[in-house]
Amino acid sequence: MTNSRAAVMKRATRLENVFFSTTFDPFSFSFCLILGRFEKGRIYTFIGEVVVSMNPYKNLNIYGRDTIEQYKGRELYERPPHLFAIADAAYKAMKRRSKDTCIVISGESGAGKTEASKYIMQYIAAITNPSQRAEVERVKNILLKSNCVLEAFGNAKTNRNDNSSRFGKYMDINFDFKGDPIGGHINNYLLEKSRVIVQQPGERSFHSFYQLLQGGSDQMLRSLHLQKDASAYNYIRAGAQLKCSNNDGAEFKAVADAMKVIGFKQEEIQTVYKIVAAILHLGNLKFSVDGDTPLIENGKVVSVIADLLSTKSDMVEKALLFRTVATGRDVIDKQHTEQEATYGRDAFAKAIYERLFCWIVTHINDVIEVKNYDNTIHGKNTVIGVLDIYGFEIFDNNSFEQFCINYCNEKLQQLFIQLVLKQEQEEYQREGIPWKHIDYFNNQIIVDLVEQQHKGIIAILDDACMNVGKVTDEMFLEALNNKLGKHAHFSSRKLCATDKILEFDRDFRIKHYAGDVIYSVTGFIDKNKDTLFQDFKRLMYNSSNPVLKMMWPEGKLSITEVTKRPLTAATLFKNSMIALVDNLASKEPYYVRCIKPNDKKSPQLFDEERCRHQVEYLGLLENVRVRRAGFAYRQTYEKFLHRYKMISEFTWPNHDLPSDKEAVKKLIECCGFQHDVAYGKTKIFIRTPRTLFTLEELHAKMLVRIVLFLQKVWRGT
Ligand code: AOV
Ligand code: MG
Repeated sequence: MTNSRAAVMKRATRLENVFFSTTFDPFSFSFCLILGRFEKGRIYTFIGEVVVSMNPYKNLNIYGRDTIEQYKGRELYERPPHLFAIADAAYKAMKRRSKDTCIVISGESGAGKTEASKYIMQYIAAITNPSQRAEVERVKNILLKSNCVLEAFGNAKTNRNDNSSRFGKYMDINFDFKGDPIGGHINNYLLEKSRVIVQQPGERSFHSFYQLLQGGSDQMLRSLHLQKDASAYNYIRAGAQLKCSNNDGAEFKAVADAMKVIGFKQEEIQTVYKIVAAILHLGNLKFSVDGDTPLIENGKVVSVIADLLSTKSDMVEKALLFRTVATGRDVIDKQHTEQEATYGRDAFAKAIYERLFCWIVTHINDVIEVKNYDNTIHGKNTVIGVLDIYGFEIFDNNSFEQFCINYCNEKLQQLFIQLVLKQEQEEYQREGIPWKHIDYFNNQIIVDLVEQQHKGIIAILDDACMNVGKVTDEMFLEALNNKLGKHAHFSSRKLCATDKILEFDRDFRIKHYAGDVIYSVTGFIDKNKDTLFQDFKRLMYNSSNPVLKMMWPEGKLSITEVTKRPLTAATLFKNSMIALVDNLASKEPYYVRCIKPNDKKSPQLFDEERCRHQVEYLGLLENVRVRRAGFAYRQTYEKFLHRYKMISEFTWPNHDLPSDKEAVKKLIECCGFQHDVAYGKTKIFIRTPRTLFTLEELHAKMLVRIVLFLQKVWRGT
């Protein structure tokens, strides 16, 4: 046995001694294990094939080339727990077994998901393309560079995280039959576009705005009619927080470089920043009223916006102050009230930013899409998906966006339960293995509360939005109360100091798997309807800038052409979440569960209460219980024999027993492992990894003997 193998066996035995001992307490075990490791700077822990990751809030020297080499091609338990181990396992499964796999990274806001997803991508990039094929290098480079661009436009400083993802991202990496990346595809989910116009105290808008102001050259800023001082722009100063821990100026240059590498043309990059600048100017537009007529006070700003968006001042002004409506055969220009004009302007600013973001994603997809199917076997390629989505979050003021984000996290928790806790236990039952069911909190009830047809919160919200006539947020809240008032996870009442039950004024509460969140109902109707007056769409479609025009294809429709009522924002999000979960469930999943050690972003602090809470709600406790009572490894009798039959004379080269199951039994008895296995209907189950290691050892030894024997035969000695 080599030294490293011996060390692995020792480690495995040590872990098993604790893990499988009779005095085992899963909670203390998982908690102390994670804590103990964290204190020694070891931020990763395995629970079965799930990696638990604790955010160190400081740079650790554990992602370099030497570490990558230590994990490359190794089996999961051979090296200490690490993200690279799980990335390698997903990669091996994809390459060896032609399986589509996915790595699902979850945890609350600031727990380290985005950082983890980047390290995973770096690892995959580092271990592939040994022959340095140019096309593969190009794809790898674009995949890596895309992060920096997407973070600039889709991330922002929040009170939970200085670099918080304000969109969900699922990236497929396509591999050819050699196991080299040949392309990819990014799906993005609901960008929190309300941040474009307003932020909570202490928060910022998207990084891109501050990066442009800090990093853009004087000449560039002049051409965009901008000044360096971010506080001059209403839209991005609402949070009274202009600085962030990252270096906006340096990031600006990195983003510009990344866009070039990805293949954005110079005019396209210019258009990107013209749009960003136009939004800043839009926020500074002032409306006033003269009698009933709204006016724009600072007309000069209108001409700047028109210039940046390659359209005409009078057209911008008209779109801001009037709305074209068709009444029967007549088309008339209806004047906005001041309130409507402000609403329209803000909706326009949010919409152009969202379009810009989606266009950037589409552009990246265009250049990394798999085009050359010759690289694949019969056009087939395999995929590793990496999911990095916004984490569960609770703010002082939670609105529609937090509702969507937290619902998304409920869906992912449900997937974890389905795949890790439920299916595992069901498999034991199906295979006839004696099994005492381990209970867990199934959050399906909360998922249903949100998404159920006709009865869920989204259905009730959509109903309210479909009503003709003026519907207010309060009316929606009342409908919620009427329909869901008795639901165990919903409440719109609170106990006041005297224990009297009061109605929440404008709030409702959901008891989420990760904690109670009170949502303010204000803005739900507007945000769900997501109305943008047609006039703005036509304005953009008629821009002489081809990139802008391309972003607004529906502006082509004339006012009299009837358009179908679009799906609401919540329903679109729900549909995309259901499709995402289906997609993940169709792949072999690997999990990274991220934990945030404290709320102060401190590398020193370990807030025990906060961590305990996360360990609990992430289901890690039940995860440990199932793993402990269950089996580390399972395989069909046929495949098991295929790998290990050379170990025993009864099975090598072929067996004459009545079935593969009998043959496996014989083999296991020969090795003396009968106490560590269970025989299911179609599969063998092995409880501890140590047994598997020993089998692997025996297998390796036999291989060496066979090779030596063949060499002898070959030489005729
Ligand atoms: P998130 O993705 O889980 O939050 P991030 O990955 O952005 O969280 O991590 C938050 C911050 O924690 C990073 O900006 C780093 O400063 C630090 N951090 C995280 N992981 C590591 C690591 N492995 N090593 C060093 N520092 C780390 V959110 O997007 O808000 O849900 O929505
Ligand atoms: Mg993130």
